[in-house]
Amino acid sequence: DRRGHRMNWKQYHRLEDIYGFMDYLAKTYPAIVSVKSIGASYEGRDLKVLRISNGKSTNKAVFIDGGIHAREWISPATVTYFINQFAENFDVESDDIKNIDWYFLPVVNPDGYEFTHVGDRLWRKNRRIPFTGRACSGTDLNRNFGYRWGGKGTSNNPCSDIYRGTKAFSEPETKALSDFITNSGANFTAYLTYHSYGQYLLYPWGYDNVVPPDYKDLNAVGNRMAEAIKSTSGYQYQVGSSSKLLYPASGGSDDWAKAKGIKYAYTVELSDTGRYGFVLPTTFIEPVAKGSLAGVRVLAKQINKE
Ligand code: ING
Ligand code: ZN
Repeated sequence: DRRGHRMNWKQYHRLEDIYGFMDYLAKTYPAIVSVKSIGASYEGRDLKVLRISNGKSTNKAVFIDGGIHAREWISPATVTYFINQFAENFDVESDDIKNIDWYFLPVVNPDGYEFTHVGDRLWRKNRRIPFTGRACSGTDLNRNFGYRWGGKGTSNNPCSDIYRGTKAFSEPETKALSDFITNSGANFTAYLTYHSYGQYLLYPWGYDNVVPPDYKDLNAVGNRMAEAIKSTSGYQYQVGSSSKLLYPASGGSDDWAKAKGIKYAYTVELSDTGRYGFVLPTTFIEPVAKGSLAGVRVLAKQINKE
């Protein structure tokens, strides 16, 4: 491609295209964009984080990930849309965007993501083989994080789609993500993790039907994000705690981030509400991602006010 990468938002892409796009941006905009591998997946693929920053030491930081679940293809598509928007238009972006250090991990589960392209389109988990010769494989990365690991909404059966793994952070993907956030030195004040589907903005706690002391702040900001998404794209999102709006589930990434003290921790369940589900047509990518970006802008504004 004469732009130097193969990415667009009219199709879903293989991991190679996504990583090629990230490397292209780092090469093209070295003053603001950097890419690093924060570790390797179970099968040995890189886990690539892209950072966008104007380099001001006073900046707060936001971490955004996608692709924890392999089949939720709209998630990496949306996160890469954000990356493209900020990197390609950084000089004309608002100060709210410019004065935040952005960290993006668009594909937390690269092994699973590739498997949905070549094996089973509806695969959810990573690709760990728990015991040699065992029929069932895969750990649910969103049950493997280390806050209240092993509680409600998880399974100790490797054949289950919500298999929690053998211990908290048993998986290289969750371990790398948590070590990176813990050791990066960035001042993370928000953590957004993109999933599908259902059109929900979910805040902790997931482990049980209780809420954190500052849940009113999370609810208020969530509602403002939902309004922005609605007015930009027409998609209506419900806002609330994940345990209440969906079901209790322990070991989720947003619970872990919140427990670490990252105030604005949300799981975003992107479109649709069930007609196509995980197999969302490509025509949805642009409107869904554009709406989500409007939500991120609301969050950025809030963070800069605090
Ligand atoms: N849903 C999430 C899941 O992991 C969730 C819902 C979010 C549970 C946050 C717990 C905490 O089951 C999807 N679609 O993956
Ligand atoms: Zn998911």
